[in-house]
Amino acid sequence: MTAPAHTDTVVKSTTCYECDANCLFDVTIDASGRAIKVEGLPNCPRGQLQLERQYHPDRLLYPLKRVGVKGSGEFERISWEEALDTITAALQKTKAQYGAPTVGFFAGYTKEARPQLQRLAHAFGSPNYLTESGCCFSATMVAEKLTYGYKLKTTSTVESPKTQCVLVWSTNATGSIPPFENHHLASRKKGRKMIVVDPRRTETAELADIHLQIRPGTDGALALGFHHLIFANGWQDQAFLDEWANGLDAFRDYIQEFPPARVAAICGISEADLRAAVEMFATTSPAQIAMSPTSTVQHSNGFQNHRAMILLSAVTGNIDREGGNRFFNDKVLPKPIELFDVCKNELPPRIGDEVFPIWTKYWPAAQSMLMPDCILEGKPQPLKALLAMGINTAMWANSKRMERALGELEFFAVSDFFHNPATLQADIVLPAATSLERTALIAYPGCAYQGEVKYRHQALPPRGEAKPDGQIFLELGVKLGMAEQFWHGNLAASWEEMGEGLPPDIRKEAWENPAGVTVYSPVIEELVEMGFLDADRQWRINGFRTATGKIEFDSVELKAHGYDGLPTYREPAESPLSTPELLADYPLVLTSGGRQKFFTHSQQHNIPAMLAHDPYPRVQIHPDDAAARGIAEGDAVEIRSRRGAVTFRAAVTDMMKPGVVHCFHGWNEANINELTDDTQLDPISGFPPFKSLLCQVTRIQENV
Ligand SMILES: Nc1nc2c(c(=O)[nH]1)N[C@H]1C(S)=C(S)[C@@H](COP(=O)(O)OP(=O)(O)OC[C@H]3O[C@@H](n4cnc5c(=O)[nH]c(N)nc54)[C@H](O)[C@@H]3O)O[C@H]1N2
Ligand SMILES: Nc1nc2c(c(=O)[nH]1)N[C@H]1C(S)=C(S)[C@@H](COP(=O)(O)OP(=O)(O)OC[C@H]3O[C@@H](n4cnc5c(=O)[nH]c(N)nc54)[C@H](O)[C@@H]3O)O[C@H]1N2
Ligand code: SF4
Ligand SMILES: [Mo]
Repeated sequence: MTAPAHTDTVVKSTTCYECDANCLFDVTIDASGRAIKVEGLPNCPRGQLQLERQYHPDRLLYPLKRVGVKGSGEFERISWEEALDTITAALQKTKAQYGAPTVGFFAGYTKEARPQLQRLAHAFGSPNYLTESGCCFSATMVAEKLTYGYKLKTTSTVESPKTQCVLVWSTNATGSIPPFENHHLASRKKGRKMIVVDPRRTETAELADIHLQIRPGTDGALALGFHHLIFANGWQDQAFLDEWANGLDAFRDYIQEFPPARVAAICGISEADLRAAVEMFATTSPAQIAMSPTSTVQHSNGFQNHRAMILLSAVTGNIDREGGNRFFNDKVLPKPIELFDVCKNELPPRIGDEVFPIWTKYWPAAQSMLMPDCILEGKPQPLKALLAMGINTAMWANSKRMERALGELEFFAVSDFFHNPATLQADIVLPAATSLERTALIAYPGCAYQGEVKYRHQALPPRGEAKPDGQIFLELGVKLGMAEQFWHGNLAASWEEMGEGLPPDIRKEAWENPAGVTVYSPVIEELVEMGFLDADRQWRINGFRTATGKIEFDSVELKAHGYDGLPTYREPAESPLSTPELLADYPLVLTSGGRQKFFTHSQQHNIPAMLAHDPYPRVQIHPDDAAARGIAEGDAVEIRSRRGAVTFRAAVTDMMKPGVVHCFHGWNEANINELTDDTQLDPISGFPPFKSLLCQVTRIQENV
């Protein structure tokens, strides 16, 4: 094929959705309508190689119905008409037989069409709209709202020049936050001290003045150890606490149990490092904690771990202060179309209301981590049918059980770009349009006071018969007899209705300018009007929006639900200290899921050019642990937990803490989640312990 003449090409400005950062870029399209080049993206292989996914030979291009047994992979092409009619009939039948709540509506990592999917769930009469947030991020937000009445800005995307000390509580921007190596946490800043907590000596930890290389899942003990030393040395902001802390006396009593020697022993760090880190953090002002959506909370004790950590901002007077940890503010928001009010006021309880009432109170969805129980055991409520937008069992704790659960559903339909272990269990598989092929209104939350609104126009026609997810959900709404409520199937009209929530000038600009509009939270003006020219410390005018109006050191709301009100530390449910009887068989601590810029979870592992960067599913193991097992770099190794065994390749590296191994996640063929646990969920959030388990690693003798 000859390259088309320059004049035959067009360049369109659009936004990337290989992950939800929505980076702006230009795509060049040739005369035949094929995208041939992408430009202007950050140094991100997923964005740069997106055309390899766009034109991947394995992409799902037509609706399919399963013709073989579940899991066989035998499917037959059908028309959209047949696919949507089949789904409509199955949903109606399930509703008639068992009730609408037994139909679940699930969204994986992908976010754009969630409003339309959630609307479909609630309009259909099911409260059970579920998402990947059942194991991601939400627990941090709920912990923050419960403790402060506000969400804190967690992984800082915007740097404050005032921050004198940053305590990076396990996030490694080089792999997880664009622009990666150009992110402000990925370099030393003049005059900014840096402490990093992480079981691995990551690129970020390499930069630190002090690296606290803790045993996974001991974050709560470490944070309480910080509090102990802060109060013991009188470094707390007592005047602020006198006015704004609820339950401080009980908290001060409790932290007496966490003297440095004990904390150092629990966490596996040196007492001297602990003392030095606490002094640096507490006596350098303003100090900020940069947090992760996963590392403190993906544990059986994660919610309280996270609370213990965020309270460090309050005791040091760094809360909602420039250079410290700001509150997150709503900017201008699109009009909600999710019908969540209908769900709350008119529909029966969501999955999770029964067992995780705090989490469901603060998070507007059902708790998806209970799906296997709901399907296999009918508890806490039965689930009989599922419509999913992007689901991969390889991402679920104890994946094989989740796979079995999907196989037991009476009906299961899913949209995706590719087959994966979950789609093979489906009755109907629908081809999803990629971001290049679909429109979307994106309200990107951004930092505390500043966010972005963008509208993506369609850059390319869909390949084959792929359809935007949102379009699919509207068409199903129409087929289910709700044409009026589902814009008669017009996706653009649904975005326009959402856009009605925006001031007209912002809406116009967002629709016309692919770069979008930067929007600000009204709270800035409010503070300025009140004479607070530094525009922070909102609590001066609003207090803390908690049950007591103060910062909840000893939460009345948690106590009312029978939980500990204090951020109590408990050992991970499976750990060298809590289950010593397992150590003979499973002597190593297992953590998983550190991000790399090559992959979005289970995605992009089918792109050959990407595999050139990272060809194998790897387990990172310390040289001493490897040597003791006769394991060398690149060896095939079996990793075994109480749940099963999986083969990985050894990456022998002294970045690991001795006694701890880390597996990358997202590989269908070497799935770490076959080894993770779906029974010991955090009692408050329902999050699974992806990051603190026990395992053994052994070398596999390979035939040469
Ligand atoms: N390229 C890319 N970027 C992504 C994603 C992706 O798939 N690919 N996923 C996105 C999503 S959905 C999420 S939720 C975020 C996740 O974002 P983060 O959670 O910030 O992920 P990482 O940057 O990998 O940092 C997590 C760190 O936690 C450490 N860790 C492991 N166990 C423990 C523990 O018990 N305690 C502590 N304190 N640390 C521990 C790991 O060693 C790792 O370095 O990333 C987002 N960004
Ligand atoms: N062991 C371990 N497991 C983890 C984690 C960990 O750290 N360790 N992290 C957890 C976290 S934080 C998260 S967020 C989850 C993520 O887990 P998932 O939500 O499962 O993430 P993905 O693999 O990115 O996406 C799932 C499927 O969605 C499809 N998909 C992507 N975009 C679209 C789209 O626009 N439309 C449709 N229809 N389909 C699409 C993909 O092709 C893929 O098959 O994993 C969790 N699992
Ligand atoms: S960070 Fe990478 S994958 Fe995510 S939107 Fe930007 S370019 Fe795309
Ligand atoms: Mo996540």
